[in-house]
Amino acid sequence: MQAYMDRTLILDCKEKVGKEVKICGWVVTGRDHGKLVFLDVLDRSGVIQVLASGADKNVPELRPQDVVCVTGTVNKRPQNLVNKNIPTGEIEISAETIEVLSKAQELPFDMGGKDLDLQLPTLLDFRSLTLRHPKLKSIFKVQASLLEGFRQAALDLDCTEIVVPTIVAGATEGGAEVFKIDYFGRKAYLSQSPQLYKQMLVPVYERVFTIAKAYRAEPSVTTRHLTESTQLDIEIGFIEFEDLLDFLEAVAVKMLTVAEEQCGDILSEFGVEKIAFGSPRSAGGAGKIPRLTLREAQEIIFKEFGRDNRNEKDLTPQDEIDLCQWSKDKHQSDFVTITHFPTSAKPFYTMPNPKNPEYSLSYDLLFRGVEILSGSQRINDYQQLLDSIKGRGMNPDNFQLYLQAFQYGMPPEGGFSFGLERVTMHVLNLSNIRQASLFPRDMERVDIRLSQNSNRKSQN
Ligand code: AMO
Repeated sequence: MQAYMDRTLILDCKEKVGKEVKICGWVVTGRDHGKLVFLDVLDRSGVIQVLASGADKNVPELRPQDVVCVTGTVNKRPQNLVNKNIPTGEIEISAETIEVLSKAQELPFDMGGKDLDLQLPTLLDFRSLTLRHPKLKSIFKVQASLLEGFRQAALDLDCTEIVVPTIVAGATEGGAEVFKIDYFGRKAYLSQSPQLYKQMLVPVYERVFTIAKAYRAEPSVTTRHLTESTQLDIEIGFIEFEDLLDFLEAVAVKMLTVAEEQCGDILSEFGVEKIAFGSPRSAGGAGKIPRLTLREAQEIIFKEFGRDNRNEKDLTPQDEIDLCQWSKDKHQSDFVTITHFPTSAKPFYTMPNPKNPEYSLSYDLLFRGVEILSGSQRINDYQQLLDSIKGRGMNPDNFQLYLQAFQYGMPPEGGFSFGLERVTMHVLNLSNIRQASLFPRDMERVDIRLSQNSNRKSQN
């Protein structure tokens, strides 16, 4: 601990021209210009050039990712050598000592470029290394800002943060896509969503939010599905359907505004356009995020894009792309809210529209061509909920604790859930959701490729 007390963060060296400093970090690159040996050293605040050839001992042999502590003097660089691309571009450190804290092995590929030009499987096979690349690392800075924006929005709505279990007694979102686990010789499941718990907590706190892991045994490999994803959930009591639409749009706008404000540099580096927000109704704006019922949306698909999906229970991936294009062109909004999906296509807890029970009080939020959120007003009457569970061939015994909440006073309520990786992916215009997950899980991978694992097993 003491050894790092006198450490200066690299960015703070700007204020220390002419002074002695000690910096600690990773070697990014080394350049050997004849007698002058230059290193770039990186810590959590930034990168700085180190002139290593002045070090008192011979400069140790260094390679990228070696961990070093450098002591030396901060000097102004000559005007013609200023690097305008980095915040410390006007200074450099003339090293006196260079101590190597940890040696790195030779890298399996060059990490020095602006982009890390590797195929996705390689990026994932070497995840603990590739995440260190500035471009990859910045994806998760954006993700952190999205999380912060979501939290701020939920707290603004006066929601209490809750943490809920992921080992559960039953499937919530549908039977097939659930992971069964062997729970001391009995059956239990990995949670598909924090849904039931957030609902149970409405009579406790009225308004709640949670950031939770969700598990789906997705049997196909797509660019937008993970088997383990992160859901950002809100659940609110004493609402009407329209309130929920206002809330979800307000949360989406807040979350993405925070990310845009905090990560403007990263977004421009990724070359993505500024987000077109429209203005959410709840913010008192003109209501520019368009809202369409599923059937209205399908009518637009039919009239403007020539595909007749008017009897389908859900949008197709291409419908989602086209509707977002329509929304951008006609409403200057990267978002569009789709409401009133058929009741039979939605989970058992979804409230049927009392005016037309074939359709439900449900919604999806589409953003830049993909569904990033879904939710609904819920059935809050105990008997109606019991009937809905039984009507879908499910066993109410598996929902005992959940049902209890409805036996003892549940107000009208509803909520929604964002998929964090989906939002990250589309904010940055990434081509595959796996790029938006630190350690993505899918049918083929749990950290390492599963085929590799079974090869290993059979070799043992
Ligand atoms: P849903 O199943 O639509 O709703 O999930 C909510 C959001 O989570 C994201 N998502 C996924 N992301 C990556 N991989 C997956 N396999 C995956 N599945 C879902 C999507 C989706 O919009 N309980 C309800 C929410 C509610 O009603 O409040 C639910 O889970 O962005």
